[in-house]
Amino acid sequence: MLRIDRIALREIRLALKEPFRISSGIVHDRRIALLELTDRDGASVFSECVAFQLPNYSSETIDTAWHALREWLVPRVLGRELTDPAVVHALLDENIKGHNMAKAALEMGCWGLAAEAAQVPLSRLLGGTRDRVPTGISIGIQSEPAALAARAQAAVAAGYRKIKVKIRPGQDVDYVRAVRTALGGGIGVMADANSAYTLADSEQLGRLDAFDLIMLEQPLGDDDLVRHATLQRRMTTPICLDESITSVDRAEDMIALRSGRIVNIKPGRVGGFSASKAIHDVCESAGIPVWCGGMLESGIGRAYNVALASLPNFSLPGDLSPSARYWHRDVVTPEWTMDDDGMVHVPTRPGLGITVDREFLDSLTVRTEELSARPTMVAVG
Ligand code: OSB
Ligand code: MG
Repeated sequence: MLRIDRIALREIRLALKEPFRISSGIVHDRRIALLELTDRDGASVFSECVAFQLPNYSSETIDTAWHALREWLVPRVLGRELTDPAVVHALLDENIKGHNMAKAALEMGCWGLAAEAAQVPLSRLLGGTRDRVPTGISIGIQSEPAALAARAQAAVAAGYRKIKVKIRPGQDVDYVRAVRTALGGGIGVMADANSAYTLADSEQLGRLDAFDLIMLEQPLGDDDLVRHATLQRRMTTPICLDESITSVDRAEDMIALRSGRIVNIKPGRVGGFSASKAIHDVCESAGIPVWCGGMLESGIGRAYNVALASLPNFSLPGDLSPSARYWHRDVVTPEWTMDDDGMVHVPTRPGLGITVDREFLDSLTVRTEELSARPTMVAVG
């Protein structure tokens, strides 16, 4: 039985070592919302909300998440007897539409706190079976194909097991060709368009078939499952969906419509771990491999993603780069690292398996709010 008696929100600013550009925008510094959850016995954990500052990846932002957490989500959970963290997703979903990233921050925090309270590793609580997880890198859009190829080469030398490059109209085939030419055939390469194309671009996207990509991630719009199916019939490269898969229902739709052959699971995007596990299971039954995506998380969010990626059907390398790829200094100790084989090690310590550097966290904090149990909308039940 879990009962959370305190939840505090805080926003930190964490400077990226270098800006990260995707088709729809660029992130310089990360504004990150963190939750600190404390149970009735005084055990506590941090969890992370992956929403960005602007609604260019999905409709959520850090500020909409903060609002949803304070007004609707946290009041549902505070002080309530929870039999299991697995009940939290349904509790948060009832009559509250959307806001998956806000829901996920809270739901995953409940799993983290349950792991902490039971003194078991989060990975084990989720049903993880691996002790090491293969790591891929996601490289943002660069100014020139040669610059991208050089970065891809450095990433292979560092041990990464999968190279993902961001593309957008006007910066696609030439960039992918440069990477494939520089790396040769031995390494998995993929491209991620973050929904920047339409079906009118199928001919150009079809040119990517020449580069033996392991997948093309989210070429079309978030809601375009039908058009993704059309595009998949026109291409040999497997399509992987990211933005489109916001729930287990959407994963079932993808499978039924054949809109893609691989799923990127980001727990933040789907509302947390229960939905992630359900998508994992549905995909496993259908023979669809999954992998864990990233949202430029701090070391706190990384702990959750690595635990999830230890489940058996996460059979492709995840976007789980080590701390030093993003930050001059991470907010956790030890920082996340990758071994020479490009593997991140799943913590065996109880709970999240990391220690948050509170002093450093405080120095990065720009606002805090202690949330109360007073509901501002009709409670469920
Ligand atoms: O689509 O996976 C994405 C970063 C920002 C927005 C969207 C995406 C990404 C990444 C980063 O690919 C992956 C990482 O965290 O390393
Ligand atoms: Mg993506």
